[in-house]
Amino acid sequence: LTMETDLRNTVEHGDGLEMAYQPLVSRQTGALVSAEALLRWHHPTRGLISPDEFIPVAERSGLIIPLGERVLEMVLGQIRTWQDQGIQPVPVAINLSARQFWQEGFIDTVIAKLSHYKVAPSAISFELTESTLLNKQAQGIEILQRLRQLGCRIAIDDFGTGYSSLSYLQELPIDTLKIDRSFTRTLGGEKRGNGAIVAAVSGLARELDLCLVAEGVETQEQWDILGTYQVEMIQGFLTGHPMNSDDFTQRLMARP
Ligand code: G
Ligand code: G
Ligand code: MN
Ligand code: NA
Repeated sequence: LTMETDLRNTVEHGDGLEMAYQPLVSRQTGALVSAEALLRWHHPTRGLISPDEFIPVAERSGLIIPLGERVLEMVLGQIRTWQDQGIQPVPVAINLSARQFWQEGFIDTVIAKLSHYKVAPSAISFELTESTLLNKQAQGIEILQRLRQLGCRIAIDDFGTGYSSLSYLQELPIDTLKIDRSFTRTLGGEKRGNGAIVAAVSGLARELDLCLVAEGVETQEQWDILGTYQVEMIQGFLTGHPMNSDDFTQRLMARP
């Protein structure tokens, strides 16, 4: 429970929270095309704690709602800063927990914060996992449609690890599939059929006209193999670790 108490304090006072930004690059050109925002918590005594540790605590306790609002504010504030400095940003993806997505008034919060920071909806996208939409298809589609009508893009994160049926995917108003890094990791390995999932998801993305991202790309060999599967975008340590906003700003400014 102490982590929950510490997190509650942090969320209330806003200190110790920071966003890291990880580049997504075009496989064809290598150009920086977007970023994923990843939350970092500098705990007062324990140092940096991974979201894998504190996001589940936030979800159980309900703190994910105010915490998610802080994330939205940090990202929109950062985009506002870039724009004020004359730096052309790239679209930034924000991860959503199920509880945030299903929270009454979530879309109103998004609209209010976009307007407060004077940021266009197209400057952000949302990442959710298949499990968020599980068993609530019709209601989920409605929320996704409203987000997209607003102008925000939607990606399905960790794709391939969940249980979405393919026919269900066809109905979803989304823009992007992100192949889970567990499928990237085995590319080039000896085991039979290691590329099968990537190949299947690539075909699916092409038929459904979705952008396809491979996550967790760490080696040039994986990059090359992903080319044979026509994967459009690359995210992973090979092309950039999650980095603080100063370092990411350098990446933005280094573009031709
Ligand atoms: O940042 P890291 O690279 O360690 O992320 C670990 C996990 O935490 C990922 O599954 C990621 O989706 C999740 N995560 C990171 N930042 C956020 C955030 O701002 N909100 C939510 N809901 N999840 C996040
Ligand atoms: O679940 P989600 O895709 O949001 O998680 C993002 C997480 O993946 C972050 O914790 C990030 O640090 C991590 N990550 C990003 N690139 C790589 C990579 O190339 N290899 C590994 N092992 N993890 C990565
Ligand atoms: Mn993600
Ligand atoms: Na993912």
